[in-house]
Amino acid sequence: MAGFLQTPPALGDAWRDDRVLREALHFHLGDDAFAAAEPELAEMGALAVSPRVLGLARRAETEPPVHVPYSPWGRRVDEIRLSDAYVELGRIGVEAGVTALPYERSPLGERVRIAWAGLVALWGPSSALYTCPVAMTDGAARTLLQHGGPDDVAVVERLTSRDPGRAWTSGQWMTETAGGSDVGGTETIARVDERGRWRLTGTKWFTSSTTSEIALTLARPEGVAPGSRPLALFRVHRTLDDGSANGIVVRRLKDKLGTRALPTAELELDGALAHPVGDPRAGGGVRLIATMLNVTRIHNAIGSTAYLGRALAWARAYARVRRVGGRLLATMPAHRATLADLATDYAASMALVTRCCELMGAVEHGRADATDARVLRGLTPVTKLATARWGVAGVTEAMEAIGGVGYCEDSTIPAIVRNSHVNPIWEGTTNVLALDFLRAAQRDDALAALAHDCRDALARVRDDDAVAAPAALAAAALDELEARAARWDDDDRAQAGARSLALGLASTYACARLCLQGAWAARRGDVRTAAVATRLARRGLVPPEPPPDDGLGMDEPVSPQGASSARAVG
Ligand code: MFK
Repeated sequence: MAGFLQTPPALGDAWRDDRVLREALHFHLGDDAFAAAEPELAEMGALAVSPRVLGLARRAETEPPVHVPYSPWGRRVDEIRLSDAYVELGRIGVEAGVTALPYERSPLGERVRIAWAGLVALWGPSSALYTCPVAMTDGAARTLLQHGGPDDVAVVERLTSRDPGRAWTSGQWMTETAGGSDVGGTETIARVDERGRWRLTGTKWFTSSTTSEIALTLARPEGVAPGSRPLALFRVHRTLDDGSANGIVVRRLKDKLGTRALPTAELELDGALAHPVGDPRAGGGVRLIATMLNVTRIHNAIGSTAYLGRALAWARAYARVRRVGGRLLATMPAHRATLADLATDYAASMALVTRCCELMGAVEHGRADATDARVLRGLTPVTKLATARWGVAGVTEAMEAIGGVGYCEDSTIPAIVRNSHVNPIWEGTTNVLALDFLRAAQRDDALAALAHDCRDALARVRDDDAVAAPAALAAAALDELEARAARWDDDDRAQAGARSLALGLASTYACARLCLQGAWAARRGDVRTAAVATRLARRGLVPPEPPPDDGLGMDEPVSPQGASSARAVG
């Protein structure tokens, strides 16, 4: 059949062609460590976009897990069958070190988390969301190392192995029917049996990577008070040492918008054997599992950023081959402006993620002071919430840039869009994270620490011609955000403004980091990151503060004074 046939876009090498990722890693690692890390990154960059791996990812996305509750002869088995393509993608990641690298002796020392972030960013968008078990496994290993006892050492060795034959993954069973945002409503009860062992009974409502060998979970020791403080943390194994079931019944698999290769289930714990992490009678399980949450939130941010980078790479590949009216899309001003905005969001996300990983590595290697730890405490929720929102908006824009074919499943773009949508929900929604930041600001001085760190970065470049203008705008934005938070004289006002504060801080902090990196790159002859900082700053760093509650959120009647009458009465 004659007629027009569009030349297909060709995805370039994920490492070689991603200047933003390469430069961010080079800047944060320095010349020698970058040279040391590059071979593994280059290998993964080529592998991640190879026809074999992209084919595995495509197949895994179309072969969702299957729950087989009973054997042919009626015995309860609760088998979950996974796509072998998904399992193979996991094997590739584990062998490459996506779980092991930060726990190995590395010549990169405390900077290993920066190189590791690059590895996960390259592999992640080709992994059909195997990044989810990897995130939880990393979080569990860190939590057990920090808060566990001698029994946990062998488990950590499994969680951090590069050998697919030995490597375990971990789940995180936090969410119950009361919801992920109300952990204090946890109903699972922990009881001591006649042999002095802890056993859990209750329902876990969202358990991802349900086939993982272990999980960390919260439960309420029998007889303690309600609320979150008395909750205790436990390690639970899917099967017992003899291979028999551990009192865990799969109610059903969740039918999700995306993350389709990844099993997510509702579980009934029916006296499941559990190993306490710390002293269960002392409570404080939420504080202990927060270690895991902070790790998985950084993984979440890497995932959002990496998907945005992959979608942008597809959009650029398409722009290089698509002609409209005889002109390549890549040369058309409207399209170039749209892609430049996407490129700005991608670089801003990358700046936040690499800074988080720099601090995370320093904390993990005992090289951080108390201020660094406070910066990381504040930066983690800010980075997670901002990258997730920029990611969803960005991959949707990239899909639009590719047009109708990008909306079709066989282009693989819809899977990117669907999977990105989990990021603002998984591990805390935007508002939950904004409120988390607010608490960190109030309890741990995280806003002051973040602002101090941001000003420190800006002071180092304010006289540098390449970035002086965006640095001045970022400094003014920071003043405005701090003044805004200082004006909040009651809790309702602070909570209503928390999201805009967190998003403003994300843009401002990213701009400051891009100024620092941009000045460094400009000295080496590349002014593109300085241009990104300028574009980001000119776009406006501070979102408007929400006006006083006028009832419009719930469409309640508005009183003549402008206050919601429903609120005035209630
Ligand atoms: C890819 C998979 C796809 C599957 C689909 C996903 C669907 C969605 C599945 C989900 O449900 S994901 C949601 C998972 N859940 C969360 O992300 C939890 C969200 N909620 C929070 O983060 C709350 O802030 C939190 C539960 C932690 C607060 O609980 P509380 O009971 O109000 O505790 P509080 O008093 O704020 O903190 C208790 C202690 O923990 C305090 O320490 P102390 O005991 O020493 O005072 C806090 O300082 C500490 N803490 C809390 N958050 C922390 C933290 N410490 C460090 N970092 C943090 N982030």
